[in-house]
Amino acid sequence: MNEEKLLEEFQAKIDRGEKIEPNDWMPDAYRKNLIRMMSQHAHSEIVGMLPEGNWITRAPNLRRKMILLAKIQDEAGHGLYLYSAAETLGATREEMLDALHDGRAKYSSIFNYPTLTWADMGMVGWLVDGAAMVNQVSLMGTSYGPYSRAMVRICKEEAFHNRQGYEIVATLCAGTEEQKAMAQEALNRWWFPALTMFGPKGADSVHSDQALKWQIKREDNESLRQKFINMTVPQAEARGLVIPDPNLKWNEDEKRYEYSELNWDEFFNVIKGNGPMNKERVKARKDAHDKGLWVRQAAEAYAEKRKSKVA
Ligand code: BYC
Repeated sequence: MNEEKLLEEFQAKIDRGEKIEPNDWMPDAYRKNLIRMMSQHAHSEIVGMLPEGNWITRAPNLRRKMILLAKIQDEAGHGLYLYSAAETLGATREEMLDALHDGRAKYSSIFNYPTLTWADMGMVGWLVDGAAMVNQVSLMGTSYGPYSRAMVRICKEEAFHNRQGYEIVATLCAGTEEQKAMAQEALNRWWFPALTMFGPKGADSVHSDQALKWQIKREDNESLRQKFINMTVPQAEARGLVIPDPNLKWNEDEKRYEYSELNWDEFFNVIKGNGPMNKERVKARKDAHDKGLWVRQAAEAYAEKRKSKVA
């Protein structure tokens, strides 16, 4: 069958809502775009452990510490499902990690911001996991089978992460004036960076048209951002928090909140590697990888030994 016919059948299969599985024929650009997006997603999960890891030793009590530890371990698990899912497309773990370590692969912009106070743990769970979940619920419908199935499991865990973050925020807001002020100050810092997690809009979202056609993505960046804003503003109001956007306004006709233009210069600067924490995050990942060499070598030696016993 010629390439054109294969492509036609591939598109028809997607349009019928069928999943593409690892051994099915797929265009090279579909494979490449998925490897890019899924490996970036995996990197985001493991780099995303760092800002919260910063607070494990300073959690205010044992209960908070246990919850935070469990949540961070879940993120490691998400990274592993996603690396494994990307491997089904022919990418190797080494290639993906090399690309992260030498700056060729991106990870979510949000993890290049520092976590300065305990209230930031609330904001990460409420806003960052909340935004991630809006995006990932949509990705449950992605056309690539292994990615879609990974998303189902991940979303269940993200729902818990989101609630634990909101509970931290709610507790601070019901506390002393100082605690409430700490929550508001954290919201002021995290609101706009959380909105840029959904990616750029219009022509700056260079991958969207093709990704939507192949149903790699099911909704565009701006629609998901708007969904997140509509969902989150009432949650802030319920706790007496003020969204730090003077232009935020409910538009009754369109049933959506209007909001200020985001700072895209800052966003593009951050994803180019110039955010407040970029260098530290990549260095922490590289160091962890180097320190883990003996574990990988031991696992390989054990696997070799078992193989020779079986043979
Ligand atoms: N950050 O054409 P576009 C979590 C890049 S973590 C950095 O719209 P696309 C959690 C984009 O890569 C969950 N880069 O791209 C973990 C592209 O550059 P390249 C993370 C961004 O792929 C621990 C260029 O901008 N979730 O839950 O169609 C603790 C043009 O963009 C970003 C995912 O990764 C960004 N925010 O759409 C707590 C979801 N936005 O690659 C929580 C999966 C854009 O050409 N990914 N860029 O150099 C996606 O859904 C899509 O990749 C995006 C971007 C919506 C992010």
